[in-house]
Amino acid sequence: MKRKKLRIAVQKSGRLRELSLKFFSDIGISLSEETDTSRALIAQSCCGGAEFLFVRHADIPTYVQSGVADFAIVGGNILEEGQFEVQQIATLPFGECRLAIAVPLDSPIVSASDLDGERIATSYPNSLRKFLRRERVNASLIEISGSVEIAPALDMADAICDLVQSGATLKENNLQTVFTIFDSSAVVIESPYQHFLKNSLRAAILNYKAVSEGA
Ligand code: PRT
Repeated sequence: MKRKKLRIAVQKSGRLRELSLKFFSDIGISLSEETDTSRALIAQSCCGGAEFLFVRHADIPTYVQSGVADFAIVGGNILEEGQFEVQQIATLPFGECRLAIAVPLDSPIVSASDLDGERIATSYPNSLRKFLRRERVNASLIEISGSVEIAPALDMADAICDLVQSGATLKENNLQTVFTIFDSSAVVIESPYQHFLKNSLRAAILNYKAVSEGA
């Protein structure tokens, strides 16, 4: 069945949800006030021309790749971690963070080669593997989905590889960054499929980007 409305995927809850909704509102697509968005997984825009799909952050590129959603906002780190056939059309000035390797303050690890034979806890195994391959380091990966910063104190890992923003969580857990693997921020992605309303929204996104960059 052909969809009449454009569909935009946004994180259901979490750091990028409100910032993403604000971005779309700024370019003229606001969420209808009639919807209880704490429960709804699909909600209409107030002018009715589009609908929002609220999903888990890591699933967003899959919805866009398959054409279930036409556009979405996602952290660049998710695109680095997986392989998705989506087009990245704009980088946004929010959601900034970096994927970093951190070690305890008293750790002897100071260079990439010091990680050889060590255990690294992470929620980003693919990005970490890529980094280790590039540095020709052989380390053991311990995959955990959250609270990675606690792993060294529990003697579960010698280092961690996780997202860092302010650095406060690292500090609280007596850890410090030794390498940054990549910097990330929120990006707008577009599906590879056609929709008759896509061009006007893409133009609004690119125009917002140009104006915010002072072009
Ligand atoms: O809940 P859901 O399944 O939808 O996804 P999620 O659990 O991944 O969501 P969320 O909201 O935690 O993160 C969504 C996205 O926000 C991330 O994928 C990044 O693109 C971006 N982002 C920006 C961050 C951070 N900054 C960040 N600081 N994501 C997570 N963190 C965590 C980090 O993992 C660490 O535990 O915050 C902690 C460190 O923060 P600082 O400020 O103490 O350094």
